[in-house]
Amino acid sequence: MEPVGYRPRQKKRTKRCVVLIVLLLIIVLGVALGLALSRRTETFKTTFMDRCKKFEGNDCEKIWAAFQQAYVGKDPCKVPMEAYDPLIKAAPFKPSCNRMMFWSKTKDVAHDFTDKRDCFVTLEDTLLGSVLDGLTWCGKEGSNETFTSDCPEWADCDDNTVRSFWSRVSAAFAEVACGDATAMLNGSIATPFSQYSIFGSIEVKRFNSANMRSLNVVLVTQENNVSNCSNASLKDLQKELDKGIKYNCKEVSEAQIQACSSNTEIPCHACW
Ligand code: N1C
Repeated sequence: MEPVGYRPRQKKRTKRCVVLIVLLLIIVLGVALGLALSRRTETFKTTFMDRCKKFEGNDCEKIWAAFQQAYVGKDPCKVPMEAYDPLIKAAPFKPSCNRMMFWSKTKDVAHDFTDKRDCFVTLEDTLLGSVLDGLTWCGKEGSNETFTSDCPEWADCDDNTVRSFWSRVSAAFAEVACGDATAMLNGSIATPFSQYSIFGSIEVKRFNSANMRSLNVVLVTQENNVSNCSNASLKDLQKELDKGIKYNCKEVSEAQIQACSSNTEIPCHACW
């Protein structure tokens, strides 16, 4: 015979069991999520450190710490470019006179060229440009993590983590430009020089005639070309330039640039 009150007690026990299992599940999920998040920061940091170590004579841990302080724990839309000032201090730019190359809307051609030929230096060939090239990162209020997804897009807000980084490092790179500098611009678009690009809004404004002799525009053209060196936007570029910096423009086909990339017998100065 079943004792009186048996069923309700068993029900209570089952209920307790369910509550315990749910609690356990929540804890396990929480720990797993925490681990996944910290691994995310770890993977990002590993990429940063591996790339940084390729440049000798730098304290990469110190550079990482200066980098993180710019955005960790902050709203990713409220990171002004000045937040990266300590980073620039930790890894200052050294000028490479006559070899500096700027670009706008020509990233692939420009890098294809500089990767194969050792005549020009782009921002991505420097420590700071190379460690963060192609990466996305941001922080969150109340967290000490580095996130690599769900970060604001380039156009979502002006002061976003990634955009402010490129603005700040581009400013520092352009400030040290000296001698004859080169800019690869895109002749396949209607406005090869855009005042809204980083090149137009940040770099050109920082070129200083005390250090820089000339800006040589290489307008990369294709068969069905849209713009040439007399393009109106290039007139704007000349107006923006510090007086005393000479301006030159040359239309060069992408095919010619590619041919020169792969033929090291052609001296760089003869590529265009
Ligand atoms: O806005 P842009 O070009 O004119 O910026 C290019 C200009 C170059 O001269 C570089 O010195 O600014 C510097 N720069 C980079 O080096 C860089 N590497 C990667 C600016 N942006 C850079 N990126 C990414 O390219 C960045 O995340 C952003 O999305 C683009 C800007 O390219 P753009 O509009 O062709």
